[in-house]
Amino acid sequence: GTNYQYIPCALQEELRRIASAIVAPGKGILAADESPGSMEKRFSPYNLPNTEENRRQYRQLMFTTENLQDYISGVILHNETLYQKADNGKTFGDLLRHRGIIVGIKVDKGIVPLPGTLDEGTTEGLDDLYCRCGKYKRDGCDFAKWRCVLKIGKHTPSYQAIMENTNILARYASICQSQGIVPIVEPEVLVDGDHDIIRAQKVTETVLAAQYKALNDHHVFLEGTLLKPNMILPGQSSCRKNSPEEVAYVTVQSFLRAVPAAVPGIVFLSGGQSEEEATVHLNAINTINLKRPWELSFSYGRALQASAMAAWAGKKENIPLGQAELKKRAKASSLARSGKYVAGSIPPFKAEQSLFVADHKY
Ligand code: 5MM
Repeated sequence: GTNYQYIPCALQEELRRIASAIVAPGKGILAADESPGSMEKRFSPYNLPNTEENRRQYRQLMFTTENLQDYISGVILHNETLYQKADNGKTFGDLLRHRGIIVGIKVDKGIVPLPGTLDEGTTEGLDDLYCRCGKYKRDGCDFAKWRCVLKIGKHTPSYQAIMENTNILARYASICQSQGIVPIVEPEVLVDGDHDIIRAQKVTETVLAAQYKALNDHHVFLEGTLLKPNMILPGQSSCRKNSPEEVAYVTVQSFLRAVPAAVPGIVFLSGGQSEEEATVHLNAINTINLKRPWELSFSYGRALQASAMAAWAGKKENIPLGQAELKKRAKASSLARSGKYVAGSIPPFKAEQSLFVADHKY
């Protein structure tokens, strides 16, 4: 509308500063905001009871890893984790901040069905969001995350799902910014399906175009946002494989078409790729011969944590081993984010375990 006023200059500066610190050279995000329900799935292969204490032990292992801040600029937490305390009595939020790591918080409340669609969904959590963001900012959080998912099928994603999910992400983003919190906008196009990479490319471009229209409609200050997208890949059950260079080319080409250059950074999710695949793809994205007006970094969950979890497996004596594995993945991701990772140079703990979870809704 014509009566719109830009957010105050001081707030613009604050948001700009946080966003660019998160995508500082060589750095990226550790997504450690799995809800208790998702932790059940992470722990069960190791017969680890999904208790609050075990979740605390696991997060403590990660957050006390030596030199993590050399590779990780920000960590995304679940509400429970933000207020849990390390053995030394500090909350995890304070512990990370004192290490120079920017604290992020997952503010969505998960995915629910979108009636009238072919099994598509939307994400809840706008209720109280304004107040929750104010409280999180006072409690030391400088950025937030909200995830929406879109599915590729014969008749999906529908127009309804695209409009709903991109609009709710834009509402969330504008609310965060009003409270001095940088929103990470995550419209994930799932890798499930037997489609080829070209279909994934077209769908991702359509979703991103709708996303930036919605952000503009909601007057979101793009310089104070980050995008957390999927890489563009052939469907998980497609028989076609594409080289890292093809994946990188198609991915960057689509972002050039759909993501404004005002956006400071794109932080990819790993989306069920193995640790090595996610690293090799990010490296190719950062070396491909195309214009790259934004920082291209990572916000990985599974691709940073799988080896650490496997090495630890819930045993106290394995904590140093788990931390060494996390540091390796963080370093590999940091190198890839700078276009300096040599394929195969930092092997995972266990040879290529699949990190794919079908219909990754949670
Ligand atoms: C780390 O997992 C995140 C939160 O999970 P919930 O669904 O339990 O809330 C998830 O949103 C994650 O940030 C993204 O899926 C990216 O993680 P991956 O593992 O795909 O890199």
